[in-house]
Amino acid sequence: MEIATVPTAPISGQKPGTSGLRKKTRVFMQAHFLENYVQAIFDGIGGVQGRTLVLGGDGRYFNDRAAQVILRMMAANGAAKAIVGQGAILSTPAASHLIRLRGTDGGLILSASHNPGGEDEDFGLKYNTPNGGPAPEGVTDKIFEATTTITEYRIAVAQDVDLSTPGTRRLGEMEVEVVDPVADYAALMERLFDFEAIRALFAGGFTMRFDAMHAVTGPYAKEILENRLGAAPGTVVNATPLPDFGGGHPDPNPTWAKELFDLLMSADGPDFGAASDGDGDRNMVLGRGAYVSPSDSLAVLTAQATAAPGYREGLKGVARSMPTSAAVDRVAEALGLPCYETPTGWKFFGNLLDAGRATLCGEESFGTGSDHVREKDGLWAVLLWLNVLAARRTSVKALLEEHWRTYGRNYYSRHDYEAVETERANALYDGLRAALPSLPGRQAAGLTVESADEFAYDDPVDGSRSEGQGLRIGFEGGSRVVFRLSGTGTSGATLRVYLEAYETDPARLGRDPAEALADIARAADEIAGIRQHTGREAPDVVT
Ligand code: VG1
Ligand code: CO
Repeated sequence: MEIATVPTAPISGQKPGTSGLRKKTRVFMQAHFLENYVQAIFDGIGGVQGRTLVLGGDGRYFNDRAAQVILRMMAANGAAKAIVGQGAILSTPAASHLIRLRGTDGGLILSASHNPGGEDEDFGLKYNTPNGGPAPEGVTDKIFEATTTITEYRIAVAQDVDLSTPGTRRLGEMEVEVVDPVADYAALMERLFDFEAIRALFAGGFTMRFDAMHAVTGPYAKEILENRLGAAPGTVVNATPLPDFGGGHPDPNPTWAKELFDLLMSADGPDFGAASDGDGDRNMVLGRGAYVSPSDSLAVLTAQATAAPGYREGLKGVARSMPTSAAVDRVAEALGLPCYETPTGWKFFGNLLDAGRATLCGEESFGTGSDHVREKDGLWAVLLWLNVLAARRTSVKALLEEHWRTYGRNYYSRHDYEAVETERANALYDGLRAALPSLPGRQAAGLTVESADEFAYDDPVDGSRSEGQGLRIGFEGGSRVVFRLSGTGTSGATLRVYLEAYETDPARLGRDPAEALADIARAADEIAGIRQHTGREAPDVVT
């Protein structure tokens, strides 16, 4: 096999963000862009000579082409083997599982997750380490470093590998094993959950709609929910993955999965609704007349997890990202579990999961997962909910209300201001950061600032420190607002404002979150000058 060594030069802007490198698809398709980054990954992890990597993605535009380039580069760099999902498809949690199941040296995931796909939209690439999780900062720093010094990359001169059917192929010396993307993952789910009980639930007339949003979970959800669990045919909608996700925004929240949301809020909707994102790691869970905020979902699942066989022995601990509400903290306290607070991004849970300190993890951004893989896992969360509902024989709404009566309610909302001019977003953020020391004691919208700081995380397992992880302002009475700039966007800056207030008065547990959080939202604007800096009157997305 002929191997070409192609001279190249560093391309700026190849710094991985919250979860891998995400750019406009056309940027990824520019000459050398993908190749440079792939070679930098290989060089950053000390080469792939003799190694085995998993490869797959969410099927978005350019997924198939990029996979072929990566295979040729793996072969040229001396990799022993690639394990590839059929059609170069793997959901992110399925890829994480496959890396662990086969004990590989990690994997490459082609995805920009919840970002839209298509030639004019977004593409992404992420390296996951041998534990199955997104590379931690120590590794991504090395990869980034390699992008700034690259002078050449190696690529095999070869035809495309046939990825259309399972089986073993060769690319020069390298073995390419094409696997069914669903089978191993579905088997893992069968081990964790009481499929018998969930089957009985569906057989008893329980109804559900799962919106795959034209993204990667379609085939997974069809196989597991309809074929194995007996949910009615048609339960899974938008089930065929499309390169542009049907032109939609594959982000499972009330804004982008509005049709599902509205259906569940109507009186004649199904008992249960759920959706997942582009690459299958996010989830939104709904009951008839009940929206489960992701922070509440983590808390409820922590309280109820022992209903599922995989968690019957109890949990070792729980972890949540800093902007996620403290709802799960109250459950952890009641159960006597350690509870960790990490920066945003699943990579920060990896060490806690590996060390056996946490079993469940979650983020307010519709991410929930456990130690079964090292990524958040959309369908897993849906199945745990189904298992809990099958065991408790109650509705989502009743379970949620019972939870709030027991633990109190953390009213929660996130306001996103998208594609803000980078300079304006930085001015807001830097100005607020500089003002932090002067904030305690200040009044805003009738609230008094009690504390203000910038979050930094000391990893209790490896001792590494991550600074600059968000600005927190606490008010007297326990409510708070957090500010962050997104690390997954591809145009301008996205400002995220996270609002939270805790309520224990039984008469005030059923309020509209927007109303319950109105004062905090006003205080946030007064303190940070959101409208003034962004020029926006209202957020683009509210979750
Ligand atoms: C966002 C979320 C974060 C999540 C990340 C990746 O990051 O806030 O919680 O882990 O996306 O999710 P940011 O930096 O834009 O706030 V996914 O499903 O896009 O891989
Ligand atoms: Co995702």
